[in-house]
Amino acid sequence: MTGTPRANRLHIGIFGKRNAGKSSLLNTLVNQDISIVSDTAGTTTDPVEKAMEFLPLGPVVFIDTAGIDDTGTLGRQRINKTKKIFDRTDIAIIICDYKGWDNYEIELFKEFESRKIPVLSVVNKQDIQQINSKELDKIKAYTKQPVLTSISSGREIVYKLKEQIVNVCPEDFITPPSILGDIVKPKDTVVLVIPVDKEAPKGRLILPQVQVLRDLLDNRCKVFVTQETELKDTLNEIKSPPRLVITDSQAFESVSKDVPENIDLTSFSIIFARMKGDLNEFYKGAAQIDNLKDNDKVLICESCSHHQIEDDIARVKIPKWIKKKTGKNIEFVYHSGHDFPQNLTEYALLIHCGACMTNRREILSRIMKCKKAELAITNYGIAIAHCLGILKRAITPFNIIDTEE
Ligand SMILES: Nc1nc2c(ncn2[C@@H]2O[C@H](COP(=O)(O)OP(=O)(O)OP(=O)(O)O)[C@@H](O)[C@H]2O)c(=O)[nH]1
Ligand code: SF4
Ligand SMILES: [Mg+2]
Repeated sequence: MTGTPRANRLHIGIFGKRNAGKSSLLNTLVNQDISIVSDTAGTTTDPVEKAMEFLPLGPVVFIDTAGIDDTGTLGRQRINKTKKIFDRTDIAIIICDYKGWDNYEIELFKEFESRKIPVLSVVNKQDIQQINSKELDKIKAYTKQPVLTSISSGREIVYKLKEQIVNVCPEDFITPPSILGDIVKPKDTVVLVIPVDKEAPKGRLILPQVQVLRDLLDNRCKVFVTQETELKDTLNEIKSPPRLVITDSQAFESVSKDVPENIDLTSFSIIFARMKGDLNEFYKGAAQIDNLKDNDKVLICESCSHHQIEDDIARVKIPKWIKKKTGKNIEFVYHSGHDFPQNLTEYALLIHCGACMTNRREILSRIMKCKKAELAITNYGIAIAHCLGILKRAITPFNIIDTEE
């Protein structure tokens, strides 16, 4: 694995009216001609993303968007694409020209404010005309320090913005969230159970496994990696009981039998549910499985157009386990990618994938949407552990408020 997975990068979205200079700003920030710049309003039709190291902050993704002051059918498509970026934005930059802000920018600001997304503002095209002080004060009522600039005349904007980006950057990105750093300590022994079956990708481990392994090494743990078939032998050969055993969710049933009760056991999915979402919410959501009735609809959301393994979990295994646990005839509805259904009211439960390819804010934003629609949300690993009756055990290493099971 090289570089930082895209999902762990700080996502900085650039928003504003058509022709404000969004693409010019992206190109200047990344110092490359990535996005097409032209004086034709509406040049950018699809979001343009660029990942880079933005020192001293580290890995970021800049996202140039289409102006959402667009009209007509095509315009509406662009607006919808841009709105989807809201869910992935950790910091928003609103750019306008010398005319300043009107209701358009104010509405944008309010949307970000309601999502608790920090907003920076840039007033561009100062070479054509300077913004008047009344208009500037209007912007300052929303964002404290608008950056006045002429993007086409130099790179000074980069330094001005960088400082502000660091100031408003969410804490998680400055100190990356711990995978297991608060659970293990140096010299702890941890056993990873990684089944290598026909569904495992050829010749490699999957990203969550690699990230957990690396995190344990960073925490100076002694790590043993085995398949479930060799787990008993491995445990017998380790002199003192390990601090923790981490297994692939799918092998939970057999692994939980082989790991004595006095040893903590959890799964890769549960670790990532905590890192990528909200373990408490997902834990509470899993209890809804027991309330499902015949003909209820369960929404399964996958964050990317995935590979065959996820296909098998979402389309075969989870429905099978839920059927076995509830005895009910449930209808499963699938959604993938950054699309998230507008209407959540028709569902009885949402089960989300492990979200290895997306950032935490997008999942938190989905959790918020579910809460608003009073829809229970959980994720694959937690739903599986619940169905197999081992959820309580799997969450013991973590600080969960246990009220539901
Ligand atoms: N004079 C002047 N022109 C600028 C400045 N910044 C950008 N422009 C010009 O403004 C026009 C629009 O710039 P873009 O960067 O394409 O604007 P945009 O917001 O991406 O536009 P859309 O594609 O509609 O989203 C281009 O012709 C740029 O060269 C500036 O600081 N001064
Ligand atoms: S867990 Fe979600 S984001 Fe990761 S590969 Fe599977 S579907 Fe994609
Ligand atoms: Mg553009």
